[in-house]
Formats: sequence, C-alpha cells, structure tokens
Amino acid sequence: MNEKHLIRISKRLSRHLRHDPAALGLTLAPGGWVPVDALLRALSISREELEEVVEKNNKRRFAFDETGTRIRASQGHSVPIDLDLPDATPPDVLYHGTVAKFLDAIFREGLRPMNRHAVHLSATVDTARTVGARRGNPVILRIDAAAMAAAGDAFQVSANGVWLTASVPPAYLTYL
Ligand code: HQG
Repeated sequence: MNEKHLIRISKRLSRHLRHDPAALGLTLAPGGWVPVDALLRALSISREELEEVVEKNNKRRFAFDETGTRIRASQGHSVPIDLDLPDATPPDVLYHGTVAKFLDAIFREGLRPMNRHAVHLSATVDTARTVGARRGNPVILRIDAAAMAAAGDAFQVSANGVWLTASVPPAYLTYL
C-alpha cells in the first residue's frame, strides 16, 4: 500500500476509534474495543490492509486484542473511555510538549486533559518536542513524576508508550 493510502486509512481509524465511532454505526465496547469485522465492513477495507496500517503506523496508534478479533486506539480518545490499563510506576521525570500561548493557563491550573481522556506525557524530550511542534514553536515542560507518584497520583502507560495521568498540578511543572 502506498504511504498516502496508509495515512488516509490511519486518519479514518483515529477519527472513528478515538472520537466518532457513531459516524460508522459503531460503538466502543468497554476498553475502547470494536469488532474487526464490523470495522472492515464499515471502512470497506480488507483485513490485510488493516493489518498493514496497524503495523506501519508511525506511532503504533492502534492495537488488536490478543485474539485478533477486536481493535482499539491505544490512547488519544475524546469519547469517555476507560482503557483499563494497569497503574504503572513512571520514570522520575516525564515531559510535555506544548506552545507558549497555553503556558499562563497551564501554570495557573496545571495540565488538564482538555478534550482527551487523560493528560498525555512523553518519556523523552524528543517525543515531547514533536508533540508540541504540532501546534507551533514547541515549549517543553518537565514533570516531576516521581513526586506525583509519591503523592499518590496514578499513571498508566499505553501500548504505544504514551504516559497517561488524570492531571498535573502546577507544583510539579518546570521549564526544561
Ligand atoms: C494544552 C498526539 C490550556 C496542552 C500527540 C496541549 C500526543 C492546556 C493542548 C497526543 C492546559 C491539548 C496528545 C490548560 C493542557 N490550559 N491548555 N490547563 N492543559 N493544555 O492534542 O498532549 O498524533 O489534546 O499543552 O502526539 O498535545 O493524535 O494533547 O497543547 O501523543 O496520536 O492543551 O496527541 O498524538 O492538546 O497531544 P491535545 P497533546 P496523535
């Protein structure tokens, strides 16, 4: 499959598995799963095409369940979702890439999930920079995840390595 086709299917998967399953007549089961058969029918693509997109997606955004009969987005949903991920001990420091215009609000009220199910944090500065760069000149914030974990805040890590938490109070944020 050529790159353009791959990206087109990937974007449709993001839209429907994260934000708008109803547009395809699908509903997300607990955990965000949809039956692969129903998804293939709704998108008019083959199982082989879907497997190629899942495999080659640059951020490995989608994952099959262990039986291969269901698929979900690993993170990034705007529909209410419980991904049912186990709590995990984060690295001592995590990063968040954003842009200058959000900083006043972020240092006033902390990082909030905004339209998504959780705040998305990166394990590396490079990844955070890429995330921030989607919106302009990236600004990288450093999160004292060790202190948050010690204070009882829960973290999970998605199948594609994104760190998730409910919110980050300003006290744990510094500029890189
Ligand atoms: C900002 C992409 C004002 C936050 C990426 C961000 C990631 C606040 C924006 C994933 C705020 C939300 C998630 C507050 C946070 N006041 N602004 N209190 N708290 N913000 O897209 O982290 O390609 O929902 O800094 O790579 O940018 O879709 O979150 O700028 O992994 O797979 O509000 O989405 O992945 O934006 O990105 P987003 P994000 P995919």
